[in-house]
Amino acid sequence: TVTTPASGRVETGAVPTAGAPASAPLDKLRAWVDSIAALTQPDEVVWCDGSVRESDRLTKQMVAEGKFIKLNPEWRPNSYLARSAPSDVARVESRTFICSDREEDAGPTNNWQDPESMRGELDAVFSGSMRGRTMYVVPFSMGAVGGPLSQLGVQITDSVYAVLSMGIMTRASDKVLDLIAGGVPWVKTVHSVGAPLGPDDADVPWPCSDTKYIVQFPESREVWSYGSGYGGNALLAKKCFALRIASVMGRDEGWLAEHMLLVRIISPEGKKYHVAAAFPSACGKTNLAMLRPTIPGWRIETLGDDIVWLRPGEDGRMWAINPEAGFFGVAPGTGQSTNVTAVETLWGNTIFTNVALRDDGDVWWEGLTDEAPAHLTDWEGNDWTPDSGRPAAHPNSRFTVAAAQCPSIADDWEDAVPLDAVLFGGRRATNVPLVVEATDWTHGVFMGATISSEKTAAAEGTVGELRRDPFAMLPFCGYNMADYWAHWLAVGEKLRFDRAPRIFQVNWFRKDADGGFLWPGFGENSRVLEWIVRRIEGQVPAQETPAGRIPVLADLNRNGIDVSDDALEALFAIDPESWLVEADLTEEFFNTFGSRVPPALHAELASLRYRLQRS
Ligand code: GTP
Ligand code: SPV
Ligand code: MN
Repeated sequence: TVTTPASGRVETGAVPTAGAPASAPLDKLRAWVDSIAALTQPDEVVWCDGSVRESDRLTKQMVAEGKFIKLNPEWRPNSYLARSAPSDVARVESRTFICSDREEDAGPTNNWQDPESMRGELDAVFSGSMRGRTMYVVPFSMGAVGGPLSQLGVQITDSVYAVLSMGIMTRASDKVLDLIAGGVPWVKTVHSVGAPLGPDDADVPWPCSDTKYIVQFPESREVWSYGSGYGGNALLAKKCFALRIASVMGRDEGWLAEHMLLVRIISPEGKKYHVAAAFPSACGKTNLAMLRPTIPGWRIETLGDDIVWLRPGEDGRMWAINPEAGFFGVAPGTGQSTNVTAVETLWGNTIFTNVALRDDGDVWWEGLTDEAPAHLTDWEGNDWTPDSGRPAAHPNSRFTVAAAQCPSIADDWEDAVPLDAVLFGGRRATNVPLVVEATDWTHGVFMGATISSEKTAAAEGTVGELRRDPFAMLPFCGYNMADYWAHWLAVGEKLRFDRAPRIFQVNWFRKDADGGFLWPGFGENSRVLEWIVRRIEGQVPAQETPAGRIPVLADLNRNGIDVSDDALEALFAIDPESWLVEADLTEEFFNTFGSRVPPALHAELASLRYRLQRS
């Protein structure tokens, strides 16, 4: 324990200068921590070391404060349930800002505000916002500590939930301070739940504020988040840093930060292929990342489920890492029949948020088992029975668990892997085929740029509404989306044409006239992966369509599944009329970016229209 001369506050934990030789970078870190403490006025400052002892202590504290419910260790050892405030259950895109110096660098898909005026607003809300609370300083690495594609950050937060979640989702460790001391750059992230406590105030289980700000300053590479305790708003390493800030770093340095899963597919012949897939929030990344193939001989190893950083290598291939260390996955729909791997991952050491509590002290959510228990306590803490007429778990309830605990995790999951294919997908009840292969990189970038998807519960707003979600990055791109497309094209130029990953569009969510899914999905998606691998190997032909290359239908393996010929036809139907309507919408969408849209994408649109009109 030391008392900082600057702030006069008591500091405990892995205080960096205690005994360490003076280092200019550490002095800068300390000065920044002091300045945030001076602004937010916490009672004390704790420097976190990421140790098990630390997380045990903080977990006990959360239970004692009524912020965690300890689950029955017989069913779920070392696992806890957090219930959020009912108003703080998802990302708040309307309060998410990209404060670049120039408005056009944020682009029309982001909320922009002048950095100076935003700093004024933030100063006002953060002023005294940690009064009565402890301020934690969490140094973390995205990617293995010291790894070649890794990046460092420090999160300051007054939320123990955030500290514990960051401990699972990132490599939070005092070792990061040694790298910082050695001069490795790092990203500043500041988080407050915005609920200061007076001397006589009692705390609540989930402190937060009605006023929310999720602010990225791309030029100075800073994140400021206020008022929310929820995942994407509060675990700043994740969407704020590893996507919004990192996408800008990638733009400037020649790499890509993507909302993607990462898997290794092993064919019956033992050949290994690496595939990354960008699907919007709650559209199937975790499920595909943990897929258990239903077709004989095929295996899948998990590498990541939400974020991938990509960098062209000197060998002309695209190299990929998962910068995260854990999974913050959607609970509902995760069950024995859909994602056994996830269910097995969650055996213990898991933080659950907004799921239902069973009477025996275990957790439950819609889809975990076919039948709901006769009685539960719902995510808001109310009695629940199957006739309650409302879900027991919030539709965006989540689990937080270490990646290392996943039974299908690859042994070498912390290393970079060379990419063989990139998939783009979304939730589309109509129009978009089960799988389409792009004819080349530029066509693939066009596919990614024009993805639309039905909205899910992962963000505020109306579920089911169709919206454009280019590259599944709409809420996560830290700069002008059109510049981002140009950057994808430029990165493609650095790859050797015969070694660049092949690009595909997939859609597990196409529906029949009665509203039922045409495709069984989940483990059966291995059949689509099989076709993709056979395409990469050059073993199967494809049919040319105006939309791209689709399978010769007989090549898609249907052994053991009940998908009729008619359903298969429907899954691959491309209706030129409705595709032309979408092409018009694409033109409108492109026009919102003015002249920043790369000409190559306008050319792709023109040639798509030409192919459709001729068909
Ligand atoms: P984020 O963590 O929000 O980025 O989402 P994610 O893309 O990882 O989504 P996830 O895999 O958690 O899936 C979200 C929902 O989609 C769950 O309710 C799943 O049950 C459902 N889902 C996933 N894969 C399939 C599929 O192949 N078919 C169908 N019908 N539903 C699926
Ligand atoms: C998403 O919404 O895409 C998530 C959850 O993966 S969050 O981390 O909250 O963004
Ligand atoms: Mn996500």
